[in-house]
Amino acid sequence: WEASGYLPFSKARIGSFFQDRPVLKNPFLEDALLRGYLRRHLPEEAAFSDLCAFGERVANEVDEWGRECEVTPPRLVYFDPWGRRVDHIVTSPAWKRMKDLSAQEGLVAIGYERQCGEWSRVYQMSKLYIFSPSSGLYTCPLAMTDGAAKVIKSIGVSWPVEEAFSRLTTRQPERFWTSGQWMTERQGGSDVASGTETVAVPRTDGLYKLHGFKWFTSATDADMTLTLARVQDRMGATTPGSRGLSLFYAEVSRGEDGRLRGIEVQRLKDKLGTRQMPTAELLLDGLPAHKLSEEGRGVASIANMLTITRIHNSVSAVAAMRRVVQLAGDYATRRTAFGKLLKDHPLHMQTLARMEVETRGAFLLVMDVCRLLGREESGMATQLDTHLLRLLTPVVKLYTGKQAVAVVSEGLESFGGQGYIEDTGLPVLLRDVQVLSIWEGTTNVLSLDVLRCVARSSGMVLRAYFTHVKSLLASASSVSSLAPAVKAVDGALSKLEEFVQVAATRAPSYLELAARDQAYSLARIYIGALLIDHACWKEASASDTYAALRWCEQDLCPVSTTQARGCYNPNTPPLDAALVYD
Ligand code: UCC
Ligand code: FAD
Repeated sequence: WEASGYLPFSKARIGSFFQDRPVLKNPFLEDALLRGYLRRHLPEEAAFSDLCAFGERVANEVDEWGRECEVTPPRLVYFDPWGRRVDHIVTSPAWKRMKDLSAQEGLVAIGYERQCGEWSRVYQMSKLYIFSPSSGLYTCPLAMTDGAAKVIKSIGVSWPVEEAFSRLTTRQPERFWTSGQWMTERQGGSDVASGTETVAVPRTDGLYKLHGFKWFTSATDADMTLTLARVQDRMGATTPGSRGLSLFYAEVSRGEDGRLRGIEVQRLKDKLGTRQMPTAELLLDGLPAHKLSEEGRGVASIANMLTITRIHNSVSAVAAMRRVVQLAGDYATRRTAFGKLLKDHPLHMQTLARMEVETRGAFLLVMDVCRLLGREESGMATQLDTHLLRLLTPVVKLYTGKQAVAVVSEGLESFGGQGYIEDTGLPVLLRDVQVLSIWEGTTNVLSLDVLRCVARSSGMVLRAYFTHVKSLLASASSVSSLAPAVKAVDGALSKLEEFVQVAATRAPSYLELAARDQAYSLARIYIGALLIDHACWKEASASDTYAALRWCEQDLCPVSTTQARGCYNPNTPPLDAALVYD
């Protein structure tokens, strides 16, 4: 036995079989739809080689840093050893490497350099899409940084924010800044207008001092922030509601005593997920700040930031779906059950195929919104594009945020028990997607945002939607293999049109109750049209057609005027309440 090297009582106790882990390969090369979409639209060859090289780096280097961010979460050091208050948020070396990497790779800059013209946002977001699940949540500060740059650009890149703009959009790591977005206070994160108590006290030099309590501030190691506050008049009075809110820019800096200027970090939040990233409660105690908007135009001015961060949110949601599908697919080629590999069990493949269809649909929706954003920013947008961008931004955020939780949860199950084991690195995917439907506007709040933008445009955004979907369907009408899908989308679109007409004659409460179902209908129908459109591309694959057909088998229009679903009537809310509190 000794000579043969076989020691029966050591190895025998744990057995000799060890399951191979799923392997992360280059996420760009592994993603047929991403590559197909870019081949179809992106004019720049250089962008392709950049994405390919970055994908290699993500798989071989960055993914480990992301893991390091997760296992070395930030901590708050309140005092120095001599008892002085310092409020130091200590982050991991990997988190700092992510910051340098983000600058070098131009993860914000690409959107502003506009190397690919109207497709620059698609290029930038494709890169973030590859990066996101390996980024240790660094995509969160990048989203807010991009949002802040967008706000500054829309207001005008001049004093006092021109230096900030150049730092937010630089590729030089030593100059690169990230930004926070401090909107939420204790009384309300959705209802910012009533919830904001922070006051801005004017100083004689034209600046303001902010006093308030920001209840959620993410990536609080940022160099600057955009925030909302109410300007006090000479008597100390402020204007309530949205009309009292103004937008402020503040740098996060330390005085000679080492203390944060005008900020006390109360504590770091103990969170379900996003643990890689510090989220703090902040007391603003005289934070020096510049007013960026006109008085009372705070919400409207920060809306540009919301558009950008909501798109980033959607990119991260789809990226998480894609990652779990990729890993599950790889695992199915390595794991055997009942005598064959998982990939050879038709029911397992059906499960993964359904996840794939969800992911493909969500991907095309988010990329289409990026396309629209790019067109708007490069001055190419038609009025139809502008309307679509406004309507689809809340739609894509709310839809992908929810779908990501469903797909990633299903994805974990496809690893069996291992999907539940912390140090496989899989559970973090689920924890982190759960937040995507909460921050940056919850599902309901965004469904209501859809209603408001429809009302404010006198229905123009919906007309743009119907026109565009019809034009996508029209160009597919001669493709017989797609006929069932075209018919399904066409039917769902008519149903939605009918609903919109009927709803216009009802009380506002009817539309409010229908808001979520309507938003889902907008998403599913539009995605159906995009999948069909992509499948019509001359280089499309059989899988592209199959994905479109499968997508269109579901109920594409959950909103309905029929009594069977007539749960939007005035008698419904008391019944709902009675049921909930039964
Ligand atoms: O959660 C946060 C950060 C998390 C970390 C970052 C993650 C990024 C992704 C990372 C991926 C890994 S920051 C907090 C986010 N908070 C929210 O999203 C708030 C949710 N609540 C809403 O969205 C509400 O609908 C409010 C706050 C916008 C409602 O406020 P108001 O004052 O009642 O709003 P109004 O009256 O509807 O709109 C006021 C003005 C109007 O302009 P005018 O006066 O010109 O008509 C609106 O048209 O603001 C304009 N406006 C908009 N414009 C309001 N919403 C929008 C919009 N979405 N787009 C364009
Ligand atoms: P509420 O507004 O109290 O909502 C509670 C529930 O009521 C939700 O389900 C909502 O959909 C529902 N609801 C509310 N109004 C309506 C309505 N009119 N009709 C129907 N349903 C409604 N905020 C920042 O400003 N900056 C940050 O950096 C930041 N980081 C965050 C990090 C994390 C990890 C988390 C979890 C949150 C963060 N937030 C941040 C806060 C986040 O934006 C808010 O939590 C979110 O907008 C919801 O606000 P709320 O918590 O006040 O919930």
